[in-house]
Amino acid sequence: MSGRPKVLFVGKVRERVAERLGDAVELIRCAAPLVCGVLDPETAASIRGVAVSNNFDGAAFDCLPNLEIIANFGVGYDGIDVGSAAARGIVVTNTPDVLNDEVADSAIALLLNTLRRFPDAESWLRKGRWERSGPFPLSKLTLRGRSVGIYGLGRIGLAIARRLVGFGVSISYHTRTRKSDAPYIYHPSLLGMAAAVDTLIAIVPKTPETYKAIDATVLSALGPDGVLINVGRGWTVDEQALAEALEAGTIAAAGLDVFQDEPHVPAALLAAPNTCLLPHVASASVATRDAMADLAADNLLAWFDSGRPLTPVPETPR
Ligand code: A2R
Repeated sequence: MSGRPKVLFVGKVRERVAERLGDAVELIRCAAPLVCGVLDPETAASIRGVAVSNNFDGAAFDCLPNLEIIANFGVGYDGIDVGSAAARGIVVTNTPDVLNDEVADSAIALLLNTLRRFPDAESWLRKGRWERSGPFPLSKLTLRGRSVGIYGLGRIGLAIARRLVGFGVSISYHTRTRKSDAPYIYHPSLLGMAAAVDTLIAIVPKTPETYKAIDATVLSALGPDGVLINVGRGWTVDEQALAEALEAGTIAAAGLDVFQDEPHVPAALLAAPNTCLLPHVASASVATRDAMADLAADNLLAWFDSGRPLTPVPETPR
């Protein structure tokens, strides 16, 4: 194959990726999900790279016989069939690290907003209730004296833990393997950690093992002062059980940035008391999304230039 490498943008991908790629590649665009037949066979056979936002399933591989690399915009790549990619020797890359601080900042903000109800307090002021009715009611919950358990102590989980040190709270974590260099209390089971803490922050990937891992039993173990914060994937939480736990007072409050079936938010959660709900914005600043876009593009450029992608996912064959 000669000329500039051809890269297919499948669905909506941040325009900054195209800007960063510039003239180094020839861009072709198609809607997501990719369906064989939307590209003529000659064009399909010429595609060497793909840029996606976490959407490339098993069927899409058959459409592109000479695909070499899938560059994902995002650290989570659960929407990409990495097994099929690995079986075909196709590299998959993601955008780790560049969003750690933004997501960790957001996790702390969501935690404080959930405990102290600052969004409700602002609404109180804006509706004139401060002037009319007096001070906003004291918040029943506080971060003071809390014991926080982090479910997932990877790149983002560690950034959250480092921030929590400054808040003077007790910090525990649960992962499948103990992190020998992490100076926090390790719990070999999620349920054991939930029983030992009153605040659970979830930042694990979407995998078969993490599906609805935070269920009625885990929520019950957190107890009536319990607070759940989720900035990982909605998949990890049994949303119906959470809504029921909030309604019954089994736990005290929840702050969620992610949902199982985004952008749909279940009515039960919208109606549940003591929630702070955000539309998946933890990494959503221009600076951080630009950094993610640049890394997605740089993975493609590095692959075409040297055959060495910058940030391949662990499942990619070496
Ligand atoms: O279990 P370990 O030792 O592999 O630790 C990883 C942990 N983790 C789990 N912990 C308990 N049970 C599981 N079944 C399980 N699966 C994974 O989650 C590790 O500490 C953490 C993932 O860390 P990283 O791979 O560094 O991911 P990062 O960049 O922190 O992002 C986390 C997730 C993404 O996958 C997106 O779904 C979302 O945040 O944006």
